[in-house]
Amino acid sequence: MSASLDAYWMPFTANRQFKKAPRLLAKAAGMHYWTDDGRQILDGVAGLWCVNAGHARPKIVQAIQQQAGELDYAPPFQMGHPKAFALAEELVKLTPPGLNKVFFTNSGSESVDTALKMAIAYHRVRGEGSRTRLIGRERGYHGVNFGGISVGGMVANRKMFGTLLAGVDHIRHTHDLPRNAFSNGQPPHGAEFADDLERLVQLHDASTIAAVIVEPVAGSTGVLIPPQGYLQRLREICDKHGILLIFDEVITGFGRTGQPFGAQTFGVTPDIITAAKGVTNGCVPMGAVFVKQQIHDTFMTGPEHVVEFFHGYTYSAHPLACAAGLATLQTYADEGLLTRAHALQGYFADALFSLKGLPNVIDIRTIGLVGGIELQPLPGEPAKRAFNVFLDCFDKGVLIRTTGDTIALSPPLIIEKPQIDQIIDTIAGALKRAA
Ligand code: PXG
Ligand code: PLP
Repeated sequence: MSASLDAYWMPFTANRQFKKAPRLLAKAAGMHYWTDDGRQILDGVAGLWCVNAGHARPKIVQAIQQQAGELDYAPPFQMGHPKAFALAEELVKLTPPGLNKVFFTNSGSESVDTALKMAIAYHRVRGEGSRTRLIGRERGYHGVNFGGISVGGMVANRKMFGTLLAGVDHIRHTHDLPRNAFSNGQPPHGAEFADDLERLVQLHDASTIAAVIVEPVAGSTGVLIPPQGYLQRLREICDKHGILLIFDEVITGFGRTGQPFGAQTFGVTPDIITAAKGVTNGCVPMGAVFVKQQIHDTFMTGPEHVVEFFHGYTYSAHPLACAAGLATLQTYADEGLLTRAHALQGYFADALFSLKGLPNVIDIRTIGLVGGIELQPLPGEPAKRAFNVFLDCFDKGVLIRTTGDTIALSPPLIIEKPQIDQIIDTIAGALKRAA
């Protein structure tokens, strides 16, 4: 089958460039993809930060196949199906203490918009309806829906789309190359960047602020790891002012940083966690919003026959997604994958740091099985040098991801050491050729 490439308007893609030289994936298994012309490609990015257990894992494949024949769809409003409850119960065993309620969505973007709506409604239900402001962070990525781009801080994702949500403000980002370049793990400098939230409290007054949303590790914007003490300080300031703290763990969820959630790796418990991607190993779209019991319970007042939260999606807790999710969690548990990044992070970091000193490498950042390699941009052509490295690596059989001039790595958590070496050697070759 060879369809014309014409009709499909591709997401976050340079469509015209792509269609002149398409990169098509036809098959996947374990750590690898195969292109439509049969080349084997090592997956250095878990698809798009989501295939944490590797591709086409048998238990997950079987669960989806079986579910499709047994119960294809069930309406999620005023109805339920057993696997939705089973998955919820299994998921909240992995979350930090207290976050034991889960609301299902179909993507990270939907999880974010759900969490923001929950935060505003929560304050209103408990009688503080003036708390409507949402605070994001510069360089944050929270998906592409209007709520997410409003609290997000990536200029290209915002500037074309008008005035966005009203009443949103941003704290500053934590990227600080002069002080923190080539830190391994959490950078030493920058806990004080959290104090920027105090500035916004002074400006707007705490009584107007509902929530702050940050990624524990910012992924899309180029792998920014929280400075030591930063998340703790953010938590303290939120507590002091009655502001909800939302961690967007769409990337950091499900083992990426060495624990099930970034909250556990960094020892800071937020009030709400948004997740997606790894919840089903990327096999069927699904997102999840984890909420503290007390926030959930605040909604559970009023007459019992009245809907407590006017929100939900046609495909919330879709049976195929729930089946995939249950099999995914089983696979993670069977193979110890949610803590495997912790065991491998020393080897992974050493491999990454072997790239220090190669042409145009200006920073290396890593925690768990996520890595960022920041390059000096080509003069006047931002993002092009990194993209050239991406094309070169793909040509040599390794899939990486680039954002701006940062190479991002987030391999499936089943990766073996020789595969780490292959990724790093391939990047090293490409960096030398790109010099
Ligand atoms: N929040 C975070 C922290 C994310 O990383 C989303 C929300 C949105 O999820 P959905 O499922 O709606 O895409 C994400 C998604 C990249 C890249 O290049 C990362 C994402 C999406 C697309 C590209 O790093 N993360
Ligand atoms: N638009 C229309 C006209 C609809 O009827 C619906 C859902 O019923 C939606 C959008 C929302 O779709 P979803 O629930 O899949 O997000």
